[in-house]
Amino acid sequence: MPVTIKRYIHNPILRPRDIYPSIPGMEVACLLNPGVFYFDHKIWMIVRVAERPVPEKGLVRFPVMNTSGEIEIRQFAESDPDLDLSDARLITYRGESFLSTLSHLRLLSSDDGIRFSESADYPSLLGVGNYEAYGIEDCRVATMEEGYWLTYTAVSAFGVGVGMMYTGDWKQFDRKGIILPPHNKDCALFERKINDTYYMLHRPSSVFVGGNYIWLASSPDLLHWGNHQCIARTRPGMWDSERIGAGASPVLTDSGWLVIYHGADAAHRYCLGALLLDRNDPSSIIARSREPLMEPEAAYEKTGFFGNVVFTNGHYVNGDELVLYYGAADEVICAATFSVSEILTTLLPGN
Ligand code: MAN
Repeated sequence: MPVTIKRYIHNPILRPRDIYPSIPGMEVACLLNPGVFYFDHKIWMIVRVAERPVPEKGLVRFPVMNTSGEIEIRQFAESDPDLDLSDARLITYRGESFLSTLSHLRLLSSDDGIRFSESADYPSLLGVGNYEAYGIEDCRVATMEEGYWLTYTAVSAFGVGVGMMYTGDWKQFDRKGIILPPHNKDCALFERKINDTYYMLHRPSSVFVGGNYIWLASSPDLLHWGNHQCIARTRPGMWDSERIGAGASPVLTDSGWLVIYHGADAAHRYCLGALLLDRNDPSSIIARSREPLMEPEAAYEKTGFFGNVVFTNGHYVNGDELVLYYGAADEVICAATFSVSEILTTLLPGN
């Protein structure tokens, strides 16, 4: 039985035109994959804003941050035969790939979870240093007793890794640097300790041998991670055959830890599914979605900057209701609600 998904009638709740570019000369191309949290009696999103230079005829232009932290525009002639633009997300020139947009993170808050706005009191978060020169993306927020821990994708010529920051007030940020080196992303922290140990889910990727699987790691202090174990793999012939990665922090239910994850197939179609992990031993998978919980179906999910994508790394839970925020077609932000207990009834035993 498919689950009941209530997509917000206001979807998309946020579009590129709703956000000002961070600097003159750039345009907001896409809004993607927000982290979500409660703070100061409001619902907040930390949205990935992907910008690119305002287009110029005959040129392919893209932004990169230089070593002094300034944004430089690089460009190629559109007619250059060595240019490969077959994937909207990338600009590949003679075998070297760059991102077509540069992402930073923006904070927006809301009283109703539908209408979000920015406030000048809260800063934008930009990539800093060599390991974030192509931007920072897809920030997950773990709400812990002492404050908020952010894990995000850090992109640079060194590869794609996971960065971490801590904040208590969303004004001052303590940058902890790269906690998982390339190639790794989709890092979601558990919001409480299990047997006095911190846990995270993460997604290393191997280019030639192995695949893009979900791993678990543990830590005494949230900064030093070990005990890495692969807990879930892609499934040949299915909707999650090529790539899987955790969404937001796992939700603790009476049955175990519920993890919403994304899965993509060879055609880069991104759907969402769920895993249920043992509450005392998160390396043990109790159950998993066979069919996707959510697939790109609405027009705004099928068509956009990179179509056929529903991707999430932010939600909040209110009783049995899970309010999921997601990036649709890598261009707009949407929301939908699910029932946690209903999701649990759809999961089938095993991994
Ligand atoms: C990757 C990430 C996401 C993006 C999807 C779909 O997993 O870059 O940010 O939403 O691809 O393009």
